[in-house]
Amino acid sequence: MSKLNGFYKSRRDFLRGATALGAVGVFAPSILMPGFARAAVSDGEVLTGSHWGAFRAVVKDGRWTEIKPWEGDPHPSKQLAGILDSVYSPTRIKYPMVRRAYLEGGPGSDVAGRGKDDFVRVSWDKALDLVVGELKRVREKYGQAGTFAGSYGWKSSGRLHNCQSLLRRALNVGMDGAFVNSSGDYSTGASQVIMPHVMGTLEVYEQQTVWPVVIESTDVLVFWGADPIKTNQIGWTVADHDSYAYLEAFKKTGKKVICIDPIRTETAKFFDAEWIAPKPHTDVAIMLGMAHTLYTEELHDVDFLDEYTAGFDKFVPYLTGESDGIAKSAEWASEISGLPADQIKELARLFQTNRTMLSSGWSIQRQHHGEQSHWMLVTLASMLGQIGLPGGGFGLSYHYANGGTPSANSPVLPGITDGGKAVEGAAWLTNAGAASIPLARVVEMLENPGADFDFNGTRSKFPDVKMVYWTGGNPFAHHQDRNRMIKAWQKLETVVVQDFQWTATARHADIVLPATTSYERNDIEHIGDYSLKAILAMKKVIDPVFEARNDFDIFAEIADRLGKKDAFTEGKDELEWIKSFYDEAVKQGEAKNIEVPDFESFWKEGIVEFPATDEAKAFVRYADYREDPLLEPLGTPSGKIEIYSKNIEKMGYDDCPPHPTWMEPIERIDGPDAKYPLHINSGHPQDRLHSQLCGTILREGYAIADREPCVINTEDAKTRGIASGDVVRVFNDRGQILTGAIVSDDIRPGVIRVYEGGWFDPVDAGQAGSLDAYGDVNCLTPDLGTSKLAQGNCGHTGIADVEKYVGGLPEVKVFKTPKEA
Ligand code: PGD
Ligand code: PGD
Ligand code: 6MO
Repeated sequence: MSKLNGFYKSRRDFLRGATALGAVGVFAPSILMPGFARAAVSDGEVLTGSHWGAFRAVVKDGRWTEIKPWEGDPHPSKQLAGILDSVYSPTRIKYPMVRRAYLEGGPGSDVAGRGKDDFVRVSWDKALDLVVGELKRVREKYGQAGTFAGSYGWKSSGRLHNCQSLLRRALNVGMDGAFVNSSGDYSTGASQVIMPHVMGTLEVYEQQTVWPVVIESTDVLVFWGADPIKTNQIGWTVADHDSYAYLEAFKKTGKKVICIDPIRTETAKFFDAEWIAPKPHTDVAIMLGMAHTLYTEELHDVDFLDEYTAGFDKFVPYLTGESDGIAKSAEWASEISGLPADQIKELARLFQTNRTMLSSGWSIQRQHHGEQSHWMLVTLASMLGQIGLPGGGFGLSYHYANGGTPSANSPVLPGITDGGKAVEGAAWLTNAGAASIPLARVVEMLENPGADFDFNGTRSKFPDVKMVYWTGGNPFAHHQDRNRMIKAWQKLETVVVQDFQWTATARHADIVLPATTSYERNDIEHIGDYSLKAILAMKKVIDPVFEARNDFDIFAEIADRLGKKDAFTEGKDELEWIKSFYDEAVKQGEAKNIEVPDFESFWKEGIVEFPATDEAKAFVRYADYREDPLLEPLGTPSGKIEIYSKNIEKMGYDDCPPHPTWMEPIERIDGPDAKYPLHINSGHPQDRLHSQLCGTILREGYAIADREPCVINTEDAKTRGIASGDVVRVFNDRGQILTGAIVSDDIRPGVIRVYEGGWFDPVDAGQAGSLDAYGDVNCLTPDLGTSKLAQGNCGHTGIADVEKYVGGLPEVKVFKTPKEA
């Protein structure tokens, strides 16, 4: 993930390369030079890469016919098949298109007509003239902060065709930074803001105690709301999949694995792990119950707490109930979580008597008050006193991009920059744009121009945005409370979407620009966010389909129309940029004494690999701190793990107290005033990356009755007369979706699972509240910030009910080409 919020990263860790690559990527580029073969092959095999891994594309007569995993991939993802299909899919955007009413009536025309698929094909020139005309008009009429370009999402891998940086670059050089930017991401919105206060660093995108050490030293491996077998299929750069061999090796040791998850996950099945299934949204209570057990049984590590943490004494009165009259005992936690009190106590003792790694995923912080989850996990781990010991402590990235895979001594590629001014004291960050909002507050921003909002100790005003330019993301999939969003979207005068497929977002745009996929252009990227095991030439497989253009070229054209083409391109074309990034790696190689071949040899070979060092194979997170807390202090104000944060205390937020706290979410099953009986688990899809590849053959492998599946527990299905294969309506006050039922005992009663990323397909487009024919779970989830501190999204909060659908079945249309497109 590419977004860092200013002050978080300790420079030291950064230079050690201990950060996941997505979080890096903005060194100044250097040198330029010659020309190589820029065209795609007409016959043969091309090695290239993607979020799903590296692969060889077989091309016949200029058409891509087959996809084969790269030989160096130890565990290729089944999703690869979808990539090839996506390139030739009927949902490809073929030409620049403009919504008919917009073309005829201009900005702001018939905004309720968005989503009705009534588009007109226009020439590239016409489309770009419209875009640039609007950028100028909006700036003239509404000022520097009238256009939102904080565009977020999983754009493709590659250091050059980073459509989001390119968008902001074009607006920086061509419009004098006249745009609203965003901070944070949807993945770790809460954790990446709270963790710097607690640990002095991001944690979520950083190297973990490596797997070889875990295999050797960990006795109890806990996956707390984490499913690495599912989620490690994906990398922000090009996935290496190296964690799978380590997971296999851990399994062979026969040591204990526990999965705490409302769902019996792929990981739980793989390990045949002990499955503990609490009520969702109650993890903080469970951890508090464990902490209370440790404290009252005097099992907590007093020495560790004294030497390495700050503020435990201020947390204890809360834990014991001295401060609020409620002891956070295992019995108390049992009431909330539905787990037996004895089980909570036994787990606490088990963790204490064994070397335990508490590995957590991220869904438990994409919840209302999500800041508390990982803060409390760190507090629990601190009480266990194993942080910094081989195989002990906690980890927030074992499930992401193959975290814990030893890092190679590799140079780090720079990437295209957004052209903003560097942030003082943080050379890898820029301050681009006229204003910025916490990303997940985008709808609130549209609804409340001029209103105050809080964020991590600051208070700012929402800008008055009239235009949105989105590229490389799918907000009509990733954002919560779709129906509220549809209304807010109608306040926009102009929406530009640049993508390669007809996502719901593209269908709700005024101007749609067709981008190429990464397989229709050249780029360069690392393999392995953490392992850094190779630099890969992401070579063009085929020529662009229809009228698709590269993101770089589209923005260069826009910059040109703004009279700033040279400032945008710096006089370099695609391959010259790629070479300049690579040459920077060569330079780093010289300084680090690593052999890096010259660009010509590299490009010919297509890949250069780097081995992991022995030091990296023995890396223990926080070992340095444990060994010498004075010389290796944490980046927090106290230099220690902050169980109590004076900084957060000073902010005085009612929804984020200064120590980890159980706070009732706005809704949860069996919570106060719960209106619906079922919790909506909207985890990440097994066979997709969010909404990407949803419109491909992969769907044939999982769709039920042509719709997104909804997993429901046997008991819950029985009381509702639902059988596997039935079309069911999932509903609450926010929305309603049709899905296909899967009845299962691998999910806790009281919980349903509909993966995020199903394409939104409203029966009555433009009308908030319409039935969604395919199953976009975000029609049901609430749109609110985790708290004033982080303002992260709450995609994993939300309750609903399910019924067998008996009405006439609406057709699923979203995977077809819009008419005239
Ligand atoms: P993707 O489907 O990956 O979802 O949200 P995100 O918007 O990232 O969308 C990427 C889009 O970029 C696709 O439409 C793709 O076609 C386009 N694209 C890819 N490559 C290129 C390119 O080279 N050029 C251009 N122009 N476009 C390109 C993901 C977000 O969803 C994330 S990261 C998380 S963690 C959240 N998770 C949840 C959740 O767990 N639960 C709920 N309820 N909601 C969530 N939303 C969030
Ligand atoms: P999720 O599937 O949302 O993944 O990684 P993240 O860890 O956020 O949730 C993980 C587990 O948490 C699930 O098994 C879910 O059931 C469980 N869970 C949900 N709610 C609760 C709860 O209240 N308590 C407990 N104890 N458990 C709970 C997401 C990461 O994955 C991200 S951010 C991205 S952007 C990538 N996305 C994908 C993807 O879309 N598809 C795949 N296959 N892989 C990905 N990897 C990355
Ligand atoms: Mo994410």
